Amino acid sequence: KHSYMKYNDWETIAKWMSTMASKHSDLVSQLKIGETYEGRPMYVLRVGQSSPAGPAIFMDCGIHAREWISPAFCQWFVRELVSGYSKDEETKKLLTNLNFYILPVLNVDGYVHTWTKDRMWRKSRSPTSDCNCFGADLNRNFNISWCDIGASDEPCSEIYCGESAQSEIEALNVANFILSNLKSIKAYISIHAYAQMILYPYSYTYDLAPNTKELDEISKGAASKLYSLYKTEYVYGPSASTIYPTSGSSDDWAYSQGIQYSFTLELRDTGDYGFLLPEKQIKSTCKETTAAIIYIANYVLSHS
Ligand code: 0X9
Ligand code: ZN
Repeated sequence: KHSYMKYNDWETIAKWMSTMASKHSDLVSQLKIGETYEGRPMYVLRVGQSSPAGPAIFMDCGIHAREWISPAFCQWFVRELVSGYSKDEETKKLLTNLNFYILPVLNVDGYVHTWTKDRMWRKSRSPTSDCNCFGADLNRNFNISWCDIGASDEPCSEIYCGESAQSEIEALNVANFILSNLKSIKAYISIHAYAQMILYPYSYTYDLAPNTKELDEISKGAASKLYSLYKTEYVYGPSASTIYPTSGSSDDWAYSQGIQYSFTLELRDTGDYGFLLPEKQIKSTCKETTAAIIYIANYVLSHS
């Protein structure tokens, strides 16, 4: 049974998505953006009242399979938007003028694998040139400085970049969806765990992005909103120097396509529980993260 306060398995999340779309058909629609390597559907929830041509924010969760708090947050955030629409002026204004495209689980095959075989699985589940090793790191498989810094061409590595850029169908489906909505997508947000950070481009180089000042201001505002709830401290800055350099990452790729507001959030914690964040922390983590994302969304709306 689905619960916002628990980690839900893929079946439960999939059922929840279609329930949300049918229960709130005025506000939510379910779009299939393709299938995973193992043939599971990849669904995006479109939340908002404005016409598909209006400004939009794309957010994905669960690019790394073991980061369970990430899909939990995407689910929480959808509920927050839907319930806020009828009881809160700020959310109503947001959803009247802006669409959210929310992908609650990007790496579906990997996520299923963490529930059934290996809780610490990270990558996709496609076969590689090494018959003993499976999957590529989907956050190294995008077509931006592919397989350069902070990535590995060894199929058994946890940061394996894949056979070629966008070789992984999951990364390709996301890239194609974003490209086909590029005119409307003003912001890209990728939700990971753990580190408590707000990161913005670049990750593939220590060079600073053209709008670094603005991205830093937005991150500062979002981090302070987040802190105001439970005093959870987030660090923010350019990804390469704030966490470590990576290439082929989704945020840099989105930025390279002209999406000026591109962020990666690393949610709780800083290592006490790591990827095994207790369910008891889902509620507070999701509430504080919601505050940060709503802040970013308001900024994006007033600047697009
Ligand atoms: O290594 C990663 O992909 C991210 N850390 S995680 O522990 N969630 O795997 C960091 C990504 C930093 N790079 C970009 N923001 N591009
Ligand atoms: Zn991650």
